[in-house]
Formats: sequence, structure tokens, C-alpha cells
Amino acid sequence: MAFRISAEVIQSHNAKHSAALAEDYSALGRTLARRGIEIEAVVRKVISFGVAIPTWGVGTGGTRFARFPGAGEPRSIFDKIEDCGTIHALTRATPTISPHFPWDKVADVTALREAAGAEGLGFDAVNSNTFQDQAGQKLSYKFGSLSHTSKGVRDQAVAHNLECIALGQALGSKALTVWIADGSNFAGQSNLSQALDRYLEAMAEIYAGLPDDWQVYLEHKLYEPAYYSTVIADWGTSFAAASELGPKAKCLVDLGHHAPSVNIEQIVARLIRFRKLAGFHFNDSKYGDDDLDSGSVEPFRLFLVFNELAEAADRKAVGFAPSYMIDQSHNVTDPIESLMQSAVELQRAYTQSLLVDRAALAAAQEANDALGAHLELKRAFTADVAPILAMARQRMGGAIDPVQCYRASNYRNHKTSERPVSGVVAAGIV
Ligand code: PSV
Ligand code: MN
Repeated sequence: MAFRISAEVIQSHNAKHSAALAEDYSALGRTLARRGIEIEAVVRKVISFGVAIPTWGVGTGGTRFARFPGAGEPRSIFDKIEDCGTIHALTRATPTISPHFPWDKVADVTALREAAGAEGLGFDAVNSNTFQDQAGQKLSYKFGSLSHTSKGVRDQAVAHNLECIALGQALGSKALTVWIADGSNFAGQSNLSQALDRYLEAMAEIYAGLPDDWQVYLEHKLYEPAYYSTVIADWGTSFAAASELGPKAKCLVDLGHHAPSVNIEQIVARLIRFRKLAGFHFNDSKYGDDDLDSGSVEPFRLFLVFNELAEAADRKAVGFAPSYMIDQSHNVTDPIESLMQSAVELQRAYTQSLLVDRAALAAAQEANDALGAHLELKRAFTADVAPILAMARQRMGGAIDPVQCYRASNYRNHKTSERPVSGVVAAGIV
């Protein structure tokens, strides 16, 4: 019988913290009430906030230099689902998972759906992978996939994406995320125009295979593994491609996929304006696509992104329904702890964005009161909303302090004995 962190364990953890939480919560409630904010309304919104866990995130990631696996790592998609279930049980903020094919491919897709269902999890966007060659694969992606010069390779990549849609349908997913590693490493290596033409032609075939109620998310990335040019390098190319493909194609923003110092929140605002914001791959970074834990380096930038989202939600922007997913590489931490904390950080930024006084901000902006407008944002960002997050978790049956409860449960030690090292661990961050 697989070890689980039971509801009783979570409840006895909460019992130790609930009195202090009640005190902090009512103090915060009074502070917010003075600002005209009803704390209960905020908690209700936090309860409805969810972010998808990437199945590849629960295994230890790595760099191209090394991977240092931890004990008790998931050995299969079923182990991964179990870990995702644990994350959700403790945080109550991660009700869906985002699978990656063929990493997560199994013969019996129904078993996968049932395993997730048993953990109370649904499926968010499915991700295709044409950035690696798989065992037994006929043609290589070494020089690209959807934009490859060879029609045979492009056809193979299209077929894989169509298969991902079919798998996703069986799982109850409603979107396909396409990130390609296509690009070039030498000036002159690739015809920049033709590579995009070929990508668009191949993507049109994938688009044609989308069920009526599906969307395709185009994920751009500035560099890596191609270091001179990337076919879908930026949000501009992504936006143009999504526009040409049609209304079911939208642009996914992975926070790490931009040039340093790029104003990501402004990109988000633009995509909302043009009804092309698909959603996010959340992570944080200092230098590039570092894939660090969400909110761990630049929480203010994360807040500014959520501020744009809250503003759009507030004015009921047409076509605004972004998907929230995490995409991180956990190299030196227990991935479960990192993912729980990341979900909490995302909830925190979301909650802070709800505290912005939109009318006061608009008035300051209209009056060209630059500092006054900025202070409206800072007031919301500097609020300690931890009691709101903890209260939301407690009400949903989660842990007041997820990491503390997880550590006390010895989950990882239990999994270490249950999951003897097989030599195969499917992680994989590119
Ligand atoms: C590429 O860097 C990326 O962000 C894409 O979303 C991939 O699917 C994911 O990382 C995992 O390699
Ligand atoms: Mn990503």
C-alpha cells in the first residue's frame, strides 16, 4: 500500500497552527477593511485560483553539466501523478497537471486518467516534444522539427503533435502547447524566412487537427538550444504566427524565455489586448532561462504580471481566460517542496494583485501622478497576505504550512523505500 499524507495528519498539523492563524487573519481583516477590502471576498478568489504542475517538474532536473538525482524520485508517470497529488493535497492550489509526451506516454491512457482522478487531479495543456530524438524514432530532430528543411521530418513532427492531441482528448485536456527548439547556431546556417514559412505550414496542419473546443499554445523562446537564431524567438513572432493560424492559436508566455530586462508585464498586457494570451509557464530567473522557483528571485516582477491579469479580469477583458502552469527545473531542492512553495508564491502574487485599489490607481494615472500611482501598487505588493493564503488552504483541507507538514510526514523517506532505484528517471528540462 503506497504511503499517503492522510487528511488526519494534515488536520493535526493544522490544529497546532490554527489559533495563531485565526489571530493573524482577523488582524489582517481589520487592516484591509479600513481600505475598503472585504477579506472573505479575497479568500473566495484565492480558493478558486489553480495552477498546473508540470509532470516533468517532480523529478530532479539538471543542467547540461550534471543531474544529481534525489532519493525516492518518481520512476514513472504514475509515481509522478502520486507526487502531484501530494502537492495538491497539501497546497490545494494545484488541481491539474500538464503532461509531456512522449515522456508520459503509456499504453493505457485510461489508466492515466483514472490515476490522476484518484488524486483529485485533472489535465491541463498537453505538451509535445520534438526537441529530442526518442528511441526507435525514424528521423532525427538534430536540425529542427516543424521547420526542418526535410518534409519527412516535418511530417513526423506534425504526426507527433496530432498524436498528442489524441492523447490529450483521452485525458480530458483542452489544449496543446507547442515549443520547438528549432533554430540555428551559425549565421547563414538557416534561411530565416523559409524556416518560418515551413513552421507555419506545419503548424497549420496541426491547427487543422484541433477539436472544436481545443486551443493550441505557441511558446516562444529567445535562445537555447539554438544560440544564433530561434524560429519562434519572441512574442512578436509568436503573435504573428498565432494570428495567421486562427482564433484557436494563442501565445504562451514562459517567464524565462525573454531577453534580460524585457518588460514581460507589458507583453502580457499587449497579448490580452489582442485576445492572444494563452497562459503562462511560471518560473523565475536572474540571467536567462534559469528555470528557478517562481517568485524566488524577483517577486515584484511576478506581482506586476499578476497586476495586469487582475486588471484584465476586473474589466472583464474579452477572451481573457489564461491557463496557469509552472515550468521549472529543481536541481538542488526536493521538487515537491519547490513546487509547493512555487504554487504558494503564485497565489501570493495573485492575492496581492487583488488588493490594488483600481479606482485610486486609475485616478493617479489620469492625473499623471507617477509616484502616487506607483505607491498604489507598492501598497498592495507590500501587504503580508500569508494569513489569507493559509486560511484558504485550511478551509480547503490543505496544510497551513505545506512544507513543514510535508517534512514532518517523512513522505520522501517512505517513497525512497517504495521506489527502489531503477536507473531510469524521466525528468528532462531543456
Ligand atoms: C523549453 O525551455 C520549455 O520551457 C518548454 O516549455 C518545454 O516543454 C519545457 O521547457 C521542458 O523542457
Ligand atoms: Mn516552458
